[in-house]
Amino acid sequence: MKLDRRIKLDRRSLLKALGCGAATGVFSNWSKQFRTFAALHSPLDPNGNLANDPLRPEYHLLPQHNWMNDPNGPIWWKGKYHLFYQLNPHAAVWGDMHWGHAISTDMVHWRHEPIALAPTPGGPDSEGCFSGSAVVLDGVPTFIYTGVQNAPRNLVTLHDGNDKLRETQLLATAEDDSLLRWNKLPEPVIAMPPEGMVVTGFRDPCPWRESDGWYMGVGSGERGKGGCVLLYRSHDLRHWEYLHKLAEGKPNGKVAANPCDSGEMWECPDFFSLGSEHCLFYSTEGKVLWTTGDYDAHAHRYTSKRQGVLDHGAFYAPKSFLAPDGRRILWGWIQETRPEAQFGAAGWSGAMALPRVLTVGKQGQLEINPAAEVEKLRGPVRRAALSASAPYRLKLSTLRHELHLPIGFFGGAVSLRLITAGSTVWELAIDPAGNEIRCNSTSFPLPSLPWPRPGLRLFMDASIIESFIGGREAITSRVYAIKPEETTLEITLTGAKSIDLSHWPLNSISADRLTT
Ligand code: DQQ
Repeated sequence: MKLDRRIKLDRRSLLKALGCGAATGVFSNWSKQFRTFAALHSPLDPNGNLANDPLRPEYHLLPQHNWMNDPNGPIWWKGKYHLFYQLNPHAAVWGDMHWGHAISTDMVHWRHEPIALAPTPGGPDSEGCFSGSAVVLDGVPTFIYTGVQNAPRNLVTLHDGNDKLRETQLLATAEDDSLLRWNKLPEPVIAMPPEGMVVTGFRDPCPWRESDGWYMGVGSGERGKGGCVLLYRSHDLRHWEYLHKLAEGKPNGKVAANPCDSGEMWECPDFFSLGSEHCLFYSTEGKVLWTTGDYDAHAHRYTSKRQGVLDHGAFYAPKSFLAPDGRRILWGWIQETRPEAQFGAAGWSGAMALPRVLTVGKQGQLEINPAAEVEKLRGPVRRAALSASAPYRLKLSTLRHELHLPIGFFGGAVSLRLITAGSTVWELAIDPAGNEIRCNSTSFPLPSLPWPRPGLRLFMDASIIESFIGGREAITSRVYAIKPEETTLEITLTGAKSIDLSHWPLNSISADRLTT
């Protein structure tokens, strides 16, 4: 929870400024006061500030206002896609986690539904309903998620330098086929981490079914040993037996109060089979790692053989599910990269990345491509032949675009820039000679040839840009110095060949930027 930590520090300063005493005071007191403050001051868009905010995405899913983070419990049920997500309904900063809910028939157009899970006062999730998953048992959609509560020191599992909370794994069952009402079990289904372990965290359960029962990974870690996924087994989702660690990393050597920063805590594990491989994803050190490898279904041991970064930009805590046609679809949280004071004042924060289809290449490399449904957003295509002789320039009258450049084998370098008031505010350069992709200050190697999708696909939606390179690499950027009619797209090439740009203006998914 890299971003979360910064936000908590800011809340601490806020409460100090309000005269709420030392930041080390009892969590429940300052939490309650913060909620009251936030409820009184949260910008709910009475003056159309959200609808008229040019930085607010128009075709990505996000709540109608306030804060969202991780996708939770994605599931296809009775003909509809349901997506839940971490939501603070009271303010555009992290805190007081609930599960927001949206439904769709195509993963592109959404309807917001009432909050699915809220903290139960006095219950094991009284301080928040953290991330989790949805599965179906005996025809009943079921959530398994992490609840957090205040607890005596010996029961605390979450120590991130700010909060001290007890995490337990909780279960809730759907009471209706629209998945609007959920019935929580009052007691945790896993109340403690494995005996003898002093964990750095204990959260974000991801269950799956095997021929002999249910299995589940829980994100965790140990100081000095590294982040890990704890593996459990059950026959009924209610009684769980700890087996062993499914996977384990190493600390990165940094001394950090937050174990996520030192690689000593893995958040949001996701484990599933894909083609001939098994995949394990986890979030730590501010990024998401993918691994592919072998799973021995008798011994329940996973050996990772390849790994990489799932997205090199503002993308965290993803969660996948199976679409009815068998595609493995990934959702992820697009974070803000501007200061909290700015997104808090804007009244919204975070968005859900576009649905991404996951596949695995012959050598076990992960492949990531936007789902075909996203093409529904396209307006009429415009094509242009680009060459090294002159840059391509286009003043952007809207900020909703898809670009495709077939650059797999053309040999030269290509650079895309956004220019506002004479300054470059974002740049993506693909340089085959230097074997490098650069996006602002981030760089990473070009995927090795042949690329499963020889091209660059880029989706701009107000302050969000999602770029997919060669079907193998992705980077999500945030660009805040951008404005319709004032920002120009410039594309420059080197090399002898010309390439054909396809450019689609994209439609918004609602008339008022409220994405419903
Ligand atoms: N976000 C949730 C946690 C998870 C973290 C809390 C990752 O369950 O570990 O909002 O962003």
